[in-house]
Amino acid sequence: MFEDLFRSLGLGELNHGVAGALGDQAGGEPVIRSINPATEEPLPAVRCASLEDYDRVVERAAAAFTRWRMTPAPRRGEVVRLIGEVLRAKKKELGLLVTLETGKIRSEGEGEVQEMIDMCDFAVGLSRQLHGLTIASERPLHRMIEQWQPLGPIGVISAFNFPVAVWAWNAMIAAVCGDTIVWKPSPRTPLTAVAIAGIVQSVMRENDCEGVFNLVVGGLDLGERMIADPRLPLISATGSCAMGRRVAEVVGRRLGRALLELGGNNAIIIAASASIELAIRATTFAAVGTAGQRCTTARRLIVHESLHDQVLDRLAAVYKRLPIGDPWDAGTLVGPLIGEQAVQAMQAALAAAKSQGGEVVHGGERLDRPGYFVTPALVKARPDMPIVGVETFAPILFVMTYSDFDHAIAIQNGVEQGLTSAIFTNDLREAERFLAASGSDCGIANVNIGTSGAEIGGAFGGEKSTGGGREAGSDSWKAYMRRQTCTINHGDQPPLAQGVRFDVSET
Ligand code: UN1
Repeated sequence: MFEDLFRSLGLGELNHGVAGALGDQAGGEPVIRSINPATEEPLPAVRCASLEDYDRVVERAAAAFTRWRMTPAPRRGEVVRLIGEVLRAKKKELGLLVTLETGKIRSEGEGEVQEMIDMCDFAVGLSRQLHGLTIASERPLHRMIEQWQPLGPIGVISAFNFPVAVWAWNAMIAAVCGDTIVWKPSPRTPLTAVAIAGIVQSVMRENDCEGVFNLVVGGLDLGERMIADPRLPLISATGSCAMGRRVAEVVGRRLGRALLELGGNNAIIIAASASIELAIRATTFAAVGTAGQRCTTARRLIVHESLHDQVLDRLAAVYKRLPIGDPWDAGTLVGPLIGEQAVQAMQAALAAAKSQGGEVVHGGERLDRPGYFVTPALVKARPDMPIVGVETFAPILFVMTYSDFDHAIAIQNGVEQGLTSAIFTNDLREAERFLAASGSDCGIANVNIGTSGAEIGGAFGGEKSTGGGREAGSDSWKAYMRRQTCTINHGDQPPLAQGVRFDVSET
């Protein structure tokens, strides 16, 4: 049914899970196949990288780094600009492939490709703005500067739910910073990665810069090899908190750098003064968009007691009318979960919620059709229910109530994760209290906007168990470079800092 699409993206029945330079035909055993989560039908297969393939790719990425780091940054930006052009031309096709492999709806599939394009544009501008500082020296006839140098070949491990956008957050910034990139995508979404790698390779080949963007498809053993590899000074990883802990441990042991973007358990506060219709619409997107499989998905709703029943009723009415179905059909808003395990995890979380005193007000059923479809669930809950503290990667929204504003903030902050947060209020003081040092403890805090759907211009990431990393916009680029402090003496005396005297004589 989708053969033309695969062909237009250079995909065949069996594809190579290794890319980076001409002659990359390797890729050994095993062969993996992602499945279309809306039909349970297998998609074209991908050969995994063997550990030998991996070693070769890293060696090449290291060799390419020695050239790439000396390529002027604006010239690196020009190559990234050309990648953005090709992505623009293939936006529709790539978006559909994302839809087929992840189950996210068309508009979100294309949105993800747009996020890559936005990252290219951002990185192009950045390539002329990797600014350092001039610092006043305390010594006469001395000058201090701080400059930023490329870091090396870096490792990027990405998750299934944003199979290409998160790669672009890392890869486009790293590339203009002068790094080369070794990318291990989720084994659940290898096909999108192979398609992107193919597109990028054609640009790199034409511009004689092969080896900058590299791909290795594989499973856990490959991931373990990567995180322990001292040739990769930085590992940027997106995934669960459990996975992030493992990455932090292994990278920390070798004193490498880990940039972690892990789980979220994001809350929305609806205050008494909120515009309810705005809050309902935004909450619904945040809770059920991407079938609840974003790290930014709203999982907890904290509603002022005066609005609690009304908000719950109105949300239930919206949930009842949600179009659930084939993600490539125009009009569908909720596609399938990624797989059987995700359906099971959702069922288990709902069972736990009931046994802990929660009440499922709407949804939570599995649809009787092929694919991993569920109805998004609304659950009346209390903040002290243990399951409310758990991130289940599925559309479950726990609805709670509060009377005192400080208590709402305490509930919001009372989980182990700290990615995103939001408040709906028309009260300026409440909004400011939410954004104050004593307010939200998350990496992202929004007012009258839901928890998900961040723009790339800001730094993306969160605190506590979310891992502390920041990717994409603002000054996130600094994580991909090494900072160098330089002091230059243009006099003929060697004065020492802190007034230290160390007079020596030759005679
Ligand atoms: C993720 O789920 O890992 O803010 C990233 C958002 C998207 C990125 C989500 N731009 O929802």
